[in-house]
Amino acid sequence: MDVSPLQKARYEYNPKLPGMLRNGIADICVSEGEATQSVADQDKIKALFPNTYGKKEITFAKGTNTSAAKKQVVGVILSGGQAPGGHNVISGLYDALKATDKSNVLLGFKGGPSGLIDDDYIEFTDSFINEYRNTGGFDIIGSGRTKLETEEQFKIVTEVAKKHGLTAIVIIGGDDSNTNAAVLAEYMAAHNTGVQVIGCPKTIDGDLKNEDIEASFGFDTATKTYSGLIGNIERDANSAKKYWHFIKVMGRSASHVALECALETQPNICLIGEEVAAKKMSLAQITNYIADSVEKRAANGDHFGVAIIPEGIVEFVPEFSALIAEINELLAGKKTEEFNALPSWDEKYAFIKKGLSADAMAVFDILPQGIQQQLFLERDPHGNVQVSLIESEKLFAEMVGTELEKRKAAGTFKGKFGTQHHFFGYEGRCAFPSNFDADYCYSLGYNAFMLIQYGYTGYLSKVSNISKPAEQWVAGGMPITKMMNIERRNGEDKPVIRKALVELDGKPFKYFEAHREQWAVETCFTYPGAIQYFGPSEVCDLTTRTLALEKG
Ligand code: FBP
Repeated sequence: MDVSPLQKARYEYNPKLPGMLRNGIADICVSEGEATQSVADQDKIKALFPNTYGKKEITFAKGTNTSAAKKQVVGVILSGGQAPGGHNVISGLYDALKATDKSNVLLGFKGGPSGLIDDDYIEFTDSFINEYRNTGGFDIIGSGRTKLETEEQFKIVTEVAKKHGLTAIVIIGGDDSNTNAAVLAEYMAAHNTGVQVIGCPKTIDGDLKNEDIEASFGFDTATKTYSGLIGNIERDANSAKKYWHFIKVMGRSASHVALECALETQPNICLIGEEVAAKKMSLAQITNYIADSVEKRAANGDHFGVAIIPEGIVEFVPEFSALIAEINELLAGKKTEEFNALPSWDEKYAFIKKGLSADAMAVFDILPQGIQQQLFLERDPHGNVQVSLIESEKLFAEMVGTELEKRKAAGTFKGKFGTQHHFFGYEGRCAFPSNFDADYCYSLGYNAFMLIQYGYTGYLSKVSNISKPAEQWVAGGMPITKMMNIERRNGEDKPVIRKALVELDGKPFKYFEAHREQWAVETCFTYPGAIQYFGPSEVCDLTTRTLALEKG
């Protein structure tokens, strides 16, 4: 395989482990903390997870390893969207497993959870793993979004596990995948299969975090990649002085990515979905907010700017999310086929008009036709609108353009408004992991094996104190049930890991809020540049601004 010089150099990078895991496997002991309770709905969660609920938090320490000697055959899957560092989770897991006993085996099930159902796997070897160390992507075994949730699926997984003699399964995924990990762990325990299940917190969206999990992996690299690109665009905007750039960034259900990029680059505008929802802002209010900045800047002679739009924004605007909910109803069951079979947009439009309420139709009608059509694209396997396919960056650019035309006619706006659009999402999900993500992911994987070796199940691999140098990181595990509550999903009450949204009273948002008025009018851009992998620690080992602000 041909490899780039950087890839070759990254193979040599030695990821840093938390101090307590550094002395070798024989010197890692475990200390159990308090019994845990779920964050809400304790009785219901306890009833649903009788075998795995209420277990103790655990922390590893330097000391004699007292785990039982046992041959381990571990299966691992990557689940959901790609996030930089997934390969390092697997290499950390592999290294701990082999360091414990050379005859231990690690199997990688391909293409996400479906690999476990289809029994599609490879056995990892040194030479194979070595080709993926410190690289981005999930191509080592692929990923997928199949949901593991039915009894029938669990029976098949049990058969596959029995066939290979699996002692444990590691699920590397986001909140939905780790919810599935908890359900699978409970099933395996209830059926006395002897198979342990451990999760690892992944998602570039940054919404799998809580008082125990300080950050999901991939957020650091993805936001640094987007911020580098946004900084470049800011510099271009400030050089050419003729465009407003509307930049959509990934982040489906939370605006952590947009907020972090704003903290890194100080753009003129950054929308935060959680604030839009809290203030019940309408499309017109958001449009006016951006148009005001354009107008004020134009009055200073600055006919350029940068606006960051989180991809999930449309679901936070109350009138828009109501529209989406009605569209979901309209397309329920066989109606999707009926809708898709209509040959022209006019006929589709008539179908929509007949099915939507007058309020929803009023919102629908102010949208550009391209966006109207994007709202009818296929849903993902979890029933979510694929917000990455909705060009909200164009939506807001067009709506602001229309508003400024009105202001021009009224004589209040005398400037120029040329726009460019960008979407940064897939660019960041498979970047070479930053040193932080390389270290964090390797530690999560190494630590996941220690949880297996010590016999735990239904736990999330937990590495904390991560705003400090790796030497001071704390390795351990937290029962997944502790992070769960009951939520309404597809008309049913379901136990799920609570998603972390941007906290409007949290330090990162407060910092942004305190500065944004100035950023909206003046040019305060900052240029983070590309991720640096080699060089001084203060440049190469930086954590995100979000983490730094949250941890003081
Ligand atoms: P995960 O929650 O699985 O980590 O994925 C998040 C994400 O990257 C979102 O930011 C984005 O909306 C979505 O994946 C895109 O999904 P797909 O890869 O299926 O297009």
